[in-house]
Amino acid sequence: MSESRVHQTKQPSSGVLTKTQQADTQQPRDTTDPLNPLQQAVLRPGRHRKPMTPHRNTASKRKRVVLTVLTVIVVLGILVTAGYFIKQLIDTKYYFCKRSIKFIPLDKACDGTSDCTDGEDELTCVSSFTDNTTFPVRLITPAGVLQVYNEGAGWRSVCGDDWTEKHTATTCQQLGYTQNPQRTVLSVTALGASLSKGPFTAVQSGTGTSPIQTATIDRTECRTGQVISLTCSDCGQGGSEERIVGGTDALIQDWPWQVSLQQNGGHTCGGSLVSPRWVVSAAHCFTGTKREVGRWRAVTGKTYMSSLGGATVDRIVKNGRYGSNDYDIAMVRLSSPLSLGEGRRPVCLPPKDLGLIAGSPLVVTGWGYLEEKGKTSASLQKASIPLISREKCSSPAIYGSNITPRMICAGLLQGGVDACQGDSGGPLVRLSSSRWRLVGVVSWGVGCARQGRPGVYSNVDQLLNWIHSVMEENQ
Ligand code: 4AZ
Repeated sequence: MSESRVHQTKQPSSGVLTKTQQADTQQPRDTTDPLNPLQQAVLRPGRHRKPMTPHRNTASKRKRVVLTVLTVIVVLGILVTAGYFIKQLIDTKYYFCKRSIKFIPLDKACDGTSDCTDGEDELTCVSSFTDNTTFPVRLITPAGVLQVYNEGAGWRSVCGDDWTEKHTATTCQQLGYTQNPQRTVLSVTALGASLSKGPFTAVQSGTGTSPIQTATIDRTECRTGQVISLTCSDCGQGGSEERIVGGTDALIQDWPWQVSLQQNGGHTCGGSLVSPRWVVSAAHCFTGTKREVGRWRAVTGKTYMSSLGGATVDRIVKNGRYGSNDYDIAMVRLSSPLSLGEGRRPVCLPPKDLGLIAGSPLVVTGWGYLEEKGKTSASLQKASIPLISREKCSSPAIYGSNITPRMICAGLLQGGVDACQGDSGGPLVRLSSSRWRLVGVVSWGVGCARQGRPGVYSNVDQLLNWIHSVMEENQ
């Protein structure tokens, strides 16, 4: 630019050289020069200008192109950003019917009435499931003793007699697990008083691939003197120790089952991986405008809240008995199983009758509010809280008759440490026999960390039958 300006000032505007200029620019004449000085006078400036004109033009042309490109980039950037925010805004309020090309209010999607052509808005919605039967397989006590249910006969522990590896694989599959099925045998005499007396059952030979309830036959005692205990999943291996209001920073590697369930890129609820494909969460996370399955993503393996790399979801099942905070549990199925690794591992489901007592140390984790009217946390938080006895939590001074058998309470009665909004659906875990087990799901409470208002959690022990039924029905 400055170069062209220098060139211009040196050039005569008329294109004709003055005498002094002629003298200034005198050059050795070569023999081919025209003799006519007039001709020369016309030609010479031309010779000077010819190489210079494209210079000036190219430079200013380049300037114009650069300016235009920059303007286009800036305008496009503004348009894209504005478009993104407008889309986000619309997405939080409306459902877009793709076939009929129209918007409907979000609460009209998945409301049981079709509002788009072909009922497109009712196709992928949260479903309800009520377990009316007893799921016939369970693991019981901290040892995980296998029991099989038989209509009329009730629950029976399974003898080690004639048991094969095939039976181990089949039974774990029935419980919804395919990874690392493992079996140990326990001496009947080592079982607690209530289990050691039986009743028992045992597999019949050649039944390895039949469901365990049809493969077994009643026994009064075990020939081998042993019963089967199962570990069906590579689960519950977390960190070395333990908004959450009043908690401390945590690493996902220590709580690798913690999931952030997100809608439109925003953290909405917590969840817990119980297998590579299933996340346990709370039913109240999937009500109102949050019933459309396609909007949900499950972000795993992140300590710092992020909306990148979320897994898509293909099914959400909430408990059919959910209402007034009772039966507040849901299961989210990922479109494809996650590859597990550091920061991404399932928690164990607890065996039936794990035997929690008041004061048992539990840990709650999540990205929820750091104070009652605060904001969600950018980094994962954890808090260690004790279990509060059912009697105390149901006393009129605390929550009275609002506490049902499907709920447990945990926290400090003096307040200060608690789960809060945004932690909902997330895990409350207990370390037992060196494995972390999901004993509760963040559900409700009056405010957060208030005195005499502890957190209330869905009681996983009472919902195990429902969890196993959902995993089996939706394989
Ligand atoms: C909520 O709004 C919520 N203090 C979750 C947990 C608690 C309170 C509120 C427990 O999702």
